[in-house]
Amino acid sequence: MTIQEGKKLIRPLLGDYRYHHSVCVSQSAKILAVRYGADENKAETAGILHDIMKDIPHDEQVQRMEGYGIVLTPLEQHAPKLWHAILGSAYLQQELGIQDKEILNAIRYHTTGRAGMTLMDKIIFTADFISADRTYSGVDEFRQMAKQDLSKVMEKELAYTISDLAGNGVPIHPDTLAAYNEITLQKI
Ligand code: DGI
Ligand code: FE
Ligand code: FE
Ligand code: FE
Repeated sequence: MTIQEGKKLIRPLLGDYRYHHSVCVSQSAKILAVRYGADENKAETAGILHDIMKDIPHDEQVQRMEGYGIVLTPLEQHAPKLWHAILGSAYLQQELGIQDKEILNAIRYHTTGRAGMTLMDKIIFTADFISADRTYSGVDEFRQMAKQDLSKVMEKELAYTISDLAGNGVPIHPDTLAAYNEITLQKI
């Protein structure tokens, strides 16, 4: 799939804000792929598609996941923000015949991360954090760090996510913790 085909595909499924975000993530993913030696076209494609199911109403996301036989854990059932990543990956595989595991997994794990993240997983996770549309305080430090050291920025992003979730009393997915713990232990 070309980037133009990806844009055409997502355009009717996303609102203007989310469409713009997806274009920005795709651009960041391409730059990171060049920097870290991943497939540029795959990164760009995964970036443009990563939030494809994000603007579908939650009740419809649940219906669609049931249709694909996806069984959520109790934690996932209580964390609707995680659904679009799980559903998006299944949708791209089932409805669009995308078979590329690197792309499918990068989208599947773009919100939580996971243990054993591939280079493409890290690129999409980080691109989503530092894309040009992001304005949270601290984003510029992440942008600078992402140019220098992908593992380091991943660790900081995961720490940021975990402390934010914990601060808000939101449950932390085991994949998020596993990603953080693994990357932290690798330093030692
Ligand atoms: O879809 P985006 O907004 O571009 O970004 P995303 O898919 O990374 O979603 C970010 C949201 O997901 C943010 O509000 C925090 C939430 N999130 C990330 N990891 C976890 C999580 N929510 C829960 N409950 N548990 C997690 O481990
Ligand atoms: Fe997302
Ligand atoms: Fe994210
Ligand atoms: Fe996103």
